Amino acid sequence: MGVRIAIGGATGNVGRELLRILLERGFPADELVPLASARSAGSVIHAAGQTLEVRDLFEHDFAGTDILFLSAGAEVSRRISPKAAAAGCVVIDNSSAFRLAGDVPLIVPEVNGDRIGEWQKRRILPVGNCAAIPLAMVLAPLAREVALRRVVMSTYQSVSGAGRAGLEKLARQSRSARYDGRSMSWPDGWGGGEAAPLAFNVVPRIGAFLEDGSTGEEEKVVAETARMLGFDVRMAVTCVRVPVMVGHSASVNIEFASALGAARAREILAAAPGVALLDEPDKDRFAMPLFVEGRDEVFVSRLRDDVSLDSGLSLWIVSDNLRKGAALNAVQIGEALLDDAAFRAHLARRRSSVLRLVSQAA
Ligand code: 11C
Repeated sequence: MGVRIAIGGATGNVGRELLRILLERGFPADELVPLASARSAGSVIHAAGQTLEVRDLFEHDFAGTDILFLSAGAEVSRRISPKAAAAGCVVIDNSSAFRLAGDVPLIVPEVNGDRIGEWQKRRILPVGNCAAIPLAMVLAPLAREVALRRVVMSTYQSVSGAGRAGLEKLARQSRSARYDGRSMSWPDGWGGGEAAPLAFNVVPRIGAFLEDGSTGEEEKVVAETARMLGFDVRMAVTCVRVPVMVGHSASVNIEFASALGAARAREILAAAPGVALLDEPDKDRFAMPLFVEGRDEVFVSRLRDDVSLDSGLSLWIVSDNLRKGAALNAVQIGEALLDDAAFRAHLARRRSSVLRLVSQAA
């Protein structure tokens, strides 16, 4: 049985990637409705030889939708997700609105896909933060072998994490920047907005500052990674925006409770689903965001023992933040849902109640 799906936020970075991935993977949809804000409603999207009209997300009747892939931010999700779920639709939500809610699982299929049956609790399945997902993908298989003691991570996050506005801002600032032989300047100013220039710069602040001096993004990474792994882990995280269009990178140091060693870690990660080792220093080969864009895997490079610890590992992670960090993970959750017997029974019940209504009306 095919499903009726909708993409909320269809014109955004993640929404457009979602559509691409659904088509690439042949997601068995009977119907696909692109939804967006009233401002974008009426515009069209071309997909698989069809022209689809974007409809108003806030006017949509979710009684006729089985799965909503929502990528429209936390505020919109808080308004739309409970309404869609109450109408029988399951929401796969890319925002942070419900990630830490007590009664929903935060699913990364390769890490804790066995929790898919919990869609029934609220019919809302959040997708984690794009810096936390790749970290959990790497930590989970290692932690199955040796317990983690502490993780230190510094990220190098691309501007696409800040939406289309981030991509456009970096492109605009890169074009208009001038180099005078010593320093950069922007003759027309760097365009205002969130103060710091993105081009030719690194910005050690993603999300708002919190009272303890950390930022919203860092808080999310710590809390969500623990939730994906299913246990608490001591973590120190610094999130940094870099002038890269797509692809989040991270330098990670892991301290284990007992010795693991780089050689064994390499074997474990080589066998881990969704993880790709690209680590050939002798050939100068390692992962970089420019070459990882459009790829599904979480790439690991620079794997080595951390000699400052008795049992530590250093490594470098790169993944496409719009794919595994967002849209791909959402589609994989959708695929897991289709394989879930209780969800298929839910679909059958929804179809038969529609048929009953039609036959009563006839
Ligand atoms: C960024 N990671 O790169 C953020 C974007 O938690 O869904 C995603 C924010 C989130 O700016």
